[in-house]
Amino acid sequence: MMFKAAGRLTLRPKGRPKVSTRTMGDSLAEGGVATSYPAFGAIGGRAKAWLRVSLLFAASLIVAQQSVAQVTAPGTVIRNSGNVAYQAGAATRTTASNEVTLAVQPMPARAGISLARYEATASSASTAGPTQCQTTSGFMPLMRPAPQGLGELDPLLPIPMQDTGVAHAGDPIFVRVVDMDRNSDGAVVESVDVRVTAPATGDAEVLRLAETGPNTGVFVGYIVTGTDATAADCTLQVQRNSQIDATYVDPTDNTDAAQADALVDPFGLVFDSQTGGPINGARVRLINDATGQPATVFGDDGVSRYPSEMVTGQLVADQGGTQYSLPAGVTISLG
Ligand SMILES: [Ca+2]
Ligand SMILES: [Ca+2]
Ligand SMILES: [Ca+2]
Repeated sequence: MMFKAAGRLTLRPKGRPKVSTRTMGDSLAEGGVATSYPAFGAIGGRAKAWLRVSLLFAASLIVAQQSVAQVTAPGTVIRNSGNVAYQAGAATRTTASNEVTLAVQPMPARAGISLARYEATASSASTAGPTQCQTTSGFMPLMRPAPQGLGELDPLLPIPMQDTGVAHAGDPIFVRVVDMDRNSDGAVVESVDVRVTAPATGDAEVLRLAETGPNTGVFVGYIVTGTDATAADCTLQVQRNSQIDATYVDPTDNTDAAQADALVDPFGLVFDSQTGGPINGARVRLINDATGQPATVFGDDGVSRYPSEMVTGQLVADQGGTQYSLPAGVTISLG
């Protein structure tokens, strides 16, 4: 049986009961399943009466099944009860069940994670806070993000940001986790924790990302990066041309994990100092500083010649035929 979410259901069967003492109901909603069993105390014992279940009631259950499988937010409280009216001789009697309340739970969901950088012309924007960071004294709120040359941004307002595989030391890097089953209450802004690490420096920080709205299941925050930092100081110490990783594990399901990474200031990165965005289409020529001649560059195998002149955003191939697909704005990586 399907009960309309958050609705009060009145059951008025008028025939002989085919079940003894209980009725039961399942409530389905988008993102959640809830089951309840309103109990009719002692009907079965009394009822030698004739009960006939209303066809109208049965029809209403079918309609309810179609409509509630759509938009009930997790955390919605369903109040479920029933009344049974029956004839006992000449008398009509009514028995009410107890009321059962329960909250809609989110459906299990797999998580995704991505990294993003501030980019003024990005087509999407998101709030990124409040973001907290774990210190030896517990979780503390982070200072506002402040991309270089731009100044502080209010993380409670939408910030234009672009998914990225490269990060710029000194700039904040934004972290986005999408995990719909961590939105367990559609009326409350919740949070998830993410670990960000820089293997080259050994630094690691744990961030607490806030949900971008009460009922989104999307959690966005940020970490400030720098070249001079220590563990648990809420700044991720990074090195040029090394990787940073962000890892999320669903606290209720350790098989649900996601990881994203980005390269910090890879050699050959061309970016717009106004917008923070990488620039594709820029021609880059590598020069040997000592001779002033085109530099000698080798591919990943250490033997095949890699071009000394290339265009950002385009595939690069070395003479051995290996192709290199690099992040936007990048011509060469020495990682
Ligand atoms: Ca999950
Ligand atoms: Ca929520
Ligand atoms: Ca640190």
